Formats: sequence, structure tokens, C-alpha cells
Amino acid sequence: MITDYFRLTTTNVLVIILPLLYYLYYRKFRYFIFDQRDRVTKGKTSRGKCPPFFPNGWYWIIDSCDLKRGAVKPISYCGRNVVLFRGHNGKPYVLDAYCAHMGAHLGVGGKVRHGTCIECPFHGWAFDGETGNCVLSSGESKITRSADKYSYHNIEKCSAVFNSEEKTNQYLQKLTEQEEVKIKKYTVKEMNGSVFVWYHSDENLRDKPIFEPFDLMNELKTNKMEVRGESINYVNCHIQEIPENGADFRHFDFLHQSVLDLIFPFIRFSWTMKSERASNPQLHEIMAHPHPQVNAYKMHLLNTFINDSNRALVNVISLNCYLQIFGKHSVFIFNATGFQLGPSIVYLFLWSPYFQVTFLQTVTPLEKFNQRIMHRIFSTKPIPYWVSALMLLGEVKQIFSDMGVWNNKIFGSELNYNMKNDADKSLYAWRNWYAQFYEGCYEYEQKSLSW
Ligand SMILES: *[C@@H]1O[C@H](CO)[C@@H](O)[C@H](O)[C@H]1NC(C)=O
Ligand SMILES: *[C@@H]1O[C@H](CO)[C@@H](O)[C@H](O)[C@H]1NC(C)=O
Ligand SMILES: CC(=O)N[C@H]1CO[C@H](CO)[C@@H](O)[C@@H]1O
Ligand code: FES
Ligand SMILES: [Fe+2]
Repeated sequence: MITDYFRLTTTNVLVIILPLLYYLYYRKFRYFIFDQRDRVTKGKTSRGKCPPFFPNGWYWIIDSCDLKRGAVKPISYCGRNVVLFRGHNGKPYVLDAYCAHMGAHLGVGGKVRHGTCIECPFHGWAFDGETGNCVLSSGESKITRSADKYSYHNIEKCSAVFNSEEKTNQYLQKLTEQEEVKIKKYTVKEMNGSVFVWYHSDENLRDKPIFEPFDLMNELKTNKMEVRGESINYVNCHIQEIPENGADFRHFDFLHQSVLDLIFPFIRFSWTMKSERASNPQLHEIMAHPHPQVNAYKMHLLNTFINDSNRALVNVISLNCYLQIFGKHSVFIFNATGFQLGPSIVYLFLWSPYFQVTFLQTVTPLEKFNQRIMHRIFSTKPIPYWVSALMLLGEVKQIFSDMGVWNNKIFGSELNYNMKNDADKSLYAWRNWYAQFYEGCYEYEQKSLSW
């Protein structure tokens, strides 16, 4: 009778299939995350002569949903250790990690107090996320704490100075009396599910961002798109290597041809692309597209996101992807428009007859040669969750191909370009565009970091 029990009835099939579908859709793929957090990268190994390591711009540091009210996190970016926390008012704050009293890490055991402050776990000094000031709370008003400042006469050698009053050797000296205590505060922006922090080498611009990340919400809403997942990868190279890839036409034909390793080379990707600074007066003509619908969408994107206040800071890329079957039949997959905004953010809008997808790509340098790459995928709603998860995995596969090169190459400070070739001309133009983000960074890195 056991066979009776396992008979393939519709009910039995449904009992097995429905929970499986439920699991696939709502558990696994609804918000698909591919996180390589545990991969160790070699942060400081030299990779040849390099430009500065931390260019001026916005850096993605966390997803909004991973930072609840009152949450405190120790994080690092641009070679710094900082504390990130969300005040009781819902705003995210970033301060230097180390307490001005005696150097405890505020992000390890610190607590959010008085709405917008972080309290040190060691002796309870509180620092206001709004200002970086050390505050004493007395009811509603916050009073800035003052203290005397001391340091060693000579900390490396620990040499003493004889104090005739006390008739003893003194190792510490008083620097200032009753000075207001504060630590460094960083400018933070929360934008549609992402928390970004601003970094600039120029003291006057440290809390005055010279551009803003794009607000994608209107675009996503009109196209009925929603966030579907995220991939995080760590790479061992200089930050520039990663965005430079977007302007590198030729490498697609070598690293990004394979769709799936098994069916390569019978079915493979083929690519065509363009890259141009947004400040080129001919941008619209250069990016124009023969297909009226694609063209209209491209022009709409250019007009929506680029204006006089950010034109110089944007590089536009245009990408076409085809499937080649047995090296002959070419099937159009998608046309994409990408905006590289500043040194670390890329918005990629894919348009295809089959689907519409937007990627937000960011790279955050944690240390000199340790990059965290985040890709978030937004897709049109009718696309099943497992399809968007597959697309994200498809992109991760392409990143893995790049990583093989990135993890092992040197920066390449001396280049041999063939200027008769469009691909090398584009790389030359791209490097000239990207270098603007290094202004003042060398001096600032020397001054503000000890390696
Ligand atoms: C997206 O972020 C911008 C800037 O913070 C904000 O003005 C806008 O309301 C946000 N949109 C949504 C739907 O969250
Ligand atoms: C220019 O566009 C950016 C990005 O879409 C936006 O944040 C900014 O407010 C715009 N500036 C002006 C002056 O319209
Ligand atoms: C559907 C579509 O518009 N495809 C276009 C993508 O871009 C290439 C190259 O510009 C065109 O040839 C295709 O027609
Ligand atoms: S070290 Fe932070 S309060 Fe003492
Ligand atoms: Fe690549």
C-alpha cells in the first residue's frame, strides 16, 4: 500500500511544489544577496606606482535597512576607522572612531544617547553626531565639554623634562587649558536605501559636497521597478582599476564573452560600446541611437540626470550586448546607458525588449588595495524573482572574470596605448577625466594617515 501513499496525485505534487516555489520566490530570491564578506584580501601589498588611494567623492558605506534606529557600527573606509550610528531621530551619523578622552573605539560597545550622540563605552563621554562636539547633556540643551589637553614631551623616546616646582621628572606636558573637546565628523547622505559618506581632501569642502548622488526614485517608479538584490565582492587592487573597466571596450571581448562555461564557445556574448565625458558639447549626438525607442530613453536619461552642476563629474557609457550562437546568429540582448558619477558610483540603465533593469554599482576603498564592490539590482516587477537573482549572479560571474585580473595586476603607471585604436583612445580620455578626483589627495593622505 506504500505505492498508493506515494501516488503521483495532483494534491501530492502541489504539496511538494508549492512550498518549494514559496521558498524559491520569497525566501531565497525575493531579495537575493551574494556576499563575499569573509574573503580575505591583502590590503596593503604594493602594486606599482599609483595615484592617491582615496579620491574625492561620495562612498557607499551601508544599506539603510542594515542600520536600524539606535544601531552602532564600527566601519572603515578610505583608510580610516569611523563609527557609524543612527540617531533616535532616524538620521545616520559618522564620526571618527576614537574617543578624544583616551582613545576607546566608539563603535565597539558605544551607545546612542541624547537623540543624536554616541556614548563612549569606556568612561561615558558623549559625542554629538551633528557636530562632533563632546557634550554634557543637561536636560534639553547640550553643553560642550571642555578639558585640558596633555601629551608626552616626546612619545617615541619617552624623554622627560625636569619640573623645578614639583622637583620631579615630567613625561607629560599640558598643551591647552579648558579647550572644547571634539572629534572629526563626516558628512553623510542617505539616498533611497543607501547611506553614503562624503570624502574630500580640501578642508573647506569636507562638509560641503560639490555634487549629489542621483535620486533614482522617479525613474524607478515610472518604470515600475523595485530593488531585487545585492552582491558584495572584495578586490585586491587600486580603486581606479574598477571604474576604468567601464571605459575599456576591448576587455569585454576577452573577459566577458562567456555566458556559461559549459556552453561556451557555442553561445557567447558579444559587445559594442562607447564612452564619453558628459561635458562634451556633442554628447547627445555621440550617444544617439538608431532605434527610436532606445534613443528616446537615452535622451531622457541624459536630460534627467546631467545638468551644469554635475556635467564635469560624469562620464557616460553606452553598451550593447548580443548573444552569438555558433559564432553566426546574433541575438540582441540589451542596450545600456551608464553614468559614472564621481570616483566611485555608477548607474547602469539596461533596456531590452525582454526586461528593464537598473544597476547601482559602487566601490569603496577600505584600505589602499582593498576595495569593496557593491552591485544592487532593480528590476521591473513582472520579472520573476529567480530571474532577477540569475541576472545578478550573471553579473557576479562577470565581476569574477575581472577580479582574476584586478587581484594580480599592477596599476600600470606607464602605458602603451595604440591611439589608432578607438578602445585605447577611450581609455586615454577616461584616465584624463578620472584624474580630477585626485586633486589635493596626495598631500591629505600623507598628512591624515599613518600607514
Ligand atoms: C530618495 O532620496 C531623496 C533624497 O534624500 C528624497 O528626496 C526622496 O524622497 C527619496 N525617495 C524615496 C521614495 O525614498
Ligand atoms: C543636477 O542633477 C543632480 C542629479 O540628478 C541633482 O542632484 C541636482 O540637484 C541637479 N542640480 C540642479 C541645479 O538642477
Ligand atoms: C533593440 C535595439 O534598439 N537594439 C539596438 C542596440 O544598439 C545597437 C547598436 O547601437 C543597435 O544596432 C540595435 O538596433
Ligand atoms: S575613553 Fe572614551 S570616555 Fe574615556
Ligand atoms: Fe569587466
